[in-house]
Amino acid sequence: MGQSEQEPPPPSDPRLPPGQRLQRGWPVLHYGPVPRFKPLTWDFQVFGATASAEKHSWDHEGFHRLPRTTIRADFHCVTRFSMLDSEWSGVAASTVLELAPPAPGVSHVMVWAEYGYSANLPLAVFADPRTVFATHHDGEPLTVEHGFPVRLIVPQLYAWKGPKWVRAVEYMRADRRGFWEERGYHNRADPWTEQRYSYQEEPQDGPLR
Ligand SMILES: Nc1nc2c(c(=O)[nH]1)N[C@H]1C(S)=C(S)[C@@H](COP(=O)(O)O)O[C@H]1N2
Ligand SMILES: [Mo]
Repeated sequence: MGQSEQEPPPPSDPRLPPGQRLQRGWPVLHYGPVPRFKPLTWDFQVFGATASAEKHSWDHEGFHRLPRTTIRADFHCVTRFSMLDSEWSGVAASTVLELAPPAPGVSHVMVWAEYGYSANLPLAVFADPRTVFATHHDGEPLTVEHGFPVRLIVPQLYAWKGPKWVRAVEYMRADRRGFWEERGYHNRADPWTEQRYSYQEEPQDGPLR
């Protein structure tokens, strides 16, 4: 057995989940075209099983007047690149839950973006104080390629759970698969246990495809 085989692997950053590598810069990754922002018709809606049974909606100015938060978080794409220690500021998802409360029995949300992109989340993950509808990254407004005017950041899950160009949140009384979750990606998407693909799912991980 050669000496080199007994050498320990180089220390890796403990913030990197298994199978991920660091990336210099911030790649742009999405399916489909980049939507054009139309300020006059843009709105942010909350619909589905709301407590009032009414739809809530903010226009662009109204959304930007909501209470704001700033978090630091890492970003992990299922294609294996990670970006560490970004600063994200915007509106906490928990603030949306306070201002537009869900009805009793809501267990999941679907976050909807332009062109029908969507991602489903358990309500508990959505309610985490670190889940944020970000308008800024490292102090700068998001570029349109990265989701201007608003994208979701869910630090604890793979980045496909964070739609760019968000337009709506749907409160749901049962889980339903979003865009990538219907197309072979894992319903839960925990990077620390490498929940990458739907074939890895256990029955309790989500609804059937
Ligand atoms: N609307 C929309 N949001 C999206 C996607 C998409 O295809 N459409 N791709 C997701 C995926 S897979 C990743 S890794 C991140 C990439 O974000 P970035 O382009 O800012 O790096 O956006 C997520 N949000
Ligand atoms: Mo991704």
